[in-house]
Amino acid sequence: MSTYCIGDIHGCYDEFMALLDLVKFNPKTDFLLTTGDVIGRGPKPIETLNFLLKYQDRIISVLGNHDLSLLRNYHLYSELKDAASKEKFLFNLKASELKKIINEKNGTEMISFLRNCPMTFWDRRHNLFISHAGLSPEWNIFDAMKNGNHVEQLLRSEHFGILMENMFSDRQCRWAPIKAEIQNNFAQKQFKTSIHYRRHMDYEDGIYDYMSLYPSLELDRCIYTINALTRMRFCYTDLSLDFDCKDKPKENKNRNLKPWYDYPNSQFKNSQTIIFGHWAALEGKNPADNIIALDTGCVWNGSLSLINIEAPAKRYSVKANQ
Ligand SMILES: [Mn+2]
Repeated sequence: MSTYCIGDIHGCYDEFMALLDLVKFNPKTDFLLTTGDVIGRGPKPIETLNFLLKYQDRIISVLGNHDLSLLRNYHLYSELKDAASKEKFLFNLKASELKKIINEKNGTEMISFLRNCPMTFWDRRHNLFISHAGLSPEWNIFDAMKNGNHVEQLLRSEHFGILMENMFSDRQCRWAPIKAEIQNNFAQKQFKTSIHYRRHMDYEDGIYDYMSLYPSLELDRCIYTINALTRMRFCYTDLSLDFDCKDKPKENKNRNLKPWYDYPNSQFKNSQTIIFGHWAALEGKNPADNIIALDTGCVWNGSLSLINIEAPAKRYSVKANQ
């Protein structure tokens, strides 16, 4: 039994299969983790999603910005009432995934699979954390897991639509003010005893409906979380996230910007390992032994990479077909 982690597949199904063949991946005994962006830009999103669906008991895929973008397009499309505006919406869409998925018999299954994917993954035994973009310099792993869980709750709830409509915003780029606001609200003594509070304890597993209690604050929290976990590359010296620069770190000319992993994070320990994708310009060069960059740009004619989490230093790769 082995557990592998693969970088951003981006619908490059042929390379995906070639790489699993290379390590003789056995879906009966092995496990597969992915760094997200399983679709987006690449040629075979349907085949890729069908494979993930087929072996969903053996695969955990954290969500990437392209995966979320597909969910957003799906939501906006579903909200349209008449055929003409639906058609127009699809026509104007740059990404082709939604068009393909709605023509599939199991298209809704694919969407519901993505809505149930996690934002983060944590393996206690290996002290190993995975997210699409990495770990915010304002967070420890627990913060990332906890706030990621808030996003996961919304994705699966009746608040899905409001999250989709608001999520791609650059405004929520710093955690500290959101954290202060949360602490401020939760410090209010009457909170725990109020009828209002009890009314919203409507999840069986004891997770409160924060979205009904504090809609704008909960949205801010979740948008920051999506920004940090799926869009982050560089951060400014005040730790705010940048959303524009996709350069290689060495080619970046802006002195106020450093890669997220270059800011000292006292809460992140050397014994912990982070695996992330998203940043193809890093070309898979690990920033540190325990910070592993796994997106090697298969969809940009680079390669697709995979590691065995027992021995993350060794990489397996296949070159892009095109
Ligand atoms: Mn990405």
